[in-house]
Amino acid sequence: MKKALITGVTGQDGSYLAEFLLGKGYEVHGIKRRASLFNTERVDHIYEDPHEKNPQFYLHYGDLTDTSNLTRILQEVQPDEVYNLGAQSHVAVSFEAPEYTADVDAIGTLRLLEAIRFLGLEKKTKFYQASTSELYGLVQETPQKETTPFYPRSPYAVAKMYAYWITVNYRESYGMYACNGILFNHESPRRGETFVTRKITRGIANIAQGLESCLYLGNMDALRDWGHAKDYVRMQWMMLQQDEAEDFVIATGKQISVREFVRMSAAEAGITLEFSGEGEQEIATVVEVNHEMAPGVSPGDVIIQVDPRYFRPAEVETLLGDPSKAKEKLGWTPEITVEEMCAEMVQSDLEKAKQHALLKKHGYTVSVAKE
Ligand code: NDP
Ligand code: GDR
Repeated sequence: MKKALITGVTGQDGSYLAEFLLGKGYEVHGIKRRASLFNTERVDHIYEDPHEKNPQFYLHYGDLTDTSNLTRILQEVQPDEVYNLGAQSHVAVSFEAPEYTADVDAIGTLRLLEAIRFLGLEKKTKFYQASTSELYGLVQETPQKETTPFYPRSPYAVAKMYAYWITVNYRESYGMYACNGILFNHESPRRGETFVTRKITRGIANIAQGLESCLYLGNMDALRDWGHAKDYVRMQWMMLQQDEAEDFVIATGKQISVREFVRMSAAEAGITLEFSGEGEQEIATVVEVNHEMAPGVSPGDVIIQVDPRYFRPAEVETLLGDPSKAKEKLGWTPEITVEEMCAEMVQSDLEKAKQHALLKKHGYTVSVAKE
């Protein structure tokens, strides 16, 4: 039985990857951070109580900033595969906490690689690094592929650039099986609530159910190549099953704007929007509504406004990936379209919003967290 160790197992990708690997018969170990509240919601459904049966899924307390902790976990687990998904992964937050982001995302990757080498596991343990399309930043070529030059535009992207190259360096220096998946944006109902797609689907769902009145967003013109996390974690595993370690771009090859994602999400919730104004003045007004689906809104309501608070000091305006290499060499193609993904996210958030609305109707206090 193969053993995998996943950093960031409590995150979006970590939870899908853990499920995927358990399905393949792996023994899966994940690193979770200590928090003052439970932070395992995304993996609770696969956690097996060790008191009841022989578990296949184990959680270890740890942190990418703690070398001795990482070394001890690696020594205990002796994994065949390490997936380094743990990161301070929010681009906007990286401008607020650049040093911490560098410590976790850049040096954290080095700590793991060095621990593998220090323990003499470099010939046994395969290493996957969660690299990112943010490396392309101010794009030098469209669409972006493995050979496109990097131009990072945030402390997050700069930290991830170090992680990218240190992974390549350990592969070339020590013959480690270490590779980068350069993944373009991927989303799901498990996406963190402050990334734009989830912020939109959750906001629209809450507005449709009368729990909120308006959603405030930043740059509506940004273009992204959005795929589904389920498709992308499959590729993370595929990348570690080759004879030779190589880096791959993972993307859909299609892009849409934030505005288009808003329009699509609203339509899924029974709301037709009209956009007007430009830049900071842009708003979206309800022109038609299916009241059964969206009892909380009426025609004429302004439900989207731009708030410059969400603009970034340096923006990545457009990203579009070319996944040809992954298709040719690994036979990988994404199965879920952005439309299907958006519909799944809206429906999942509507389900939650309806539960909240019902509680509210029956006199219970419901607080909706916002950033
Ligand atoms: P999430 O933000 O959902 O998950 C990040 C995970 O990292 C969480 O489990 C988080 O723990 C953990 N983490 C954060 N800080 C530390 C730390 N100091 N030590 C250990 N673990 C830590 O990200 P995604 O699942 O979306 O992304 C997974 C990886 O892929 C990340 O590295 C991200 O940068 C990268 N990536 C993501 C893309 C995307 O579109 N989703 C695209 C390209 C790359 P906790 O739950 O406690 O916060
Ligand atoms: P990104 O994702 O920065 O691409 O990083 P995010 O969803 O945060 O932003 C995408 C684009 O939408 C614009 N935007 C907003 N973004 C947020 N978060 N909130 C808003 O209100 C808002 N309004 C407009 C942004 O400016 C941006 O242009 C994600 C993360 O998962 C990274 O970890 C990963 O590496 C990259 O994707 C690929």
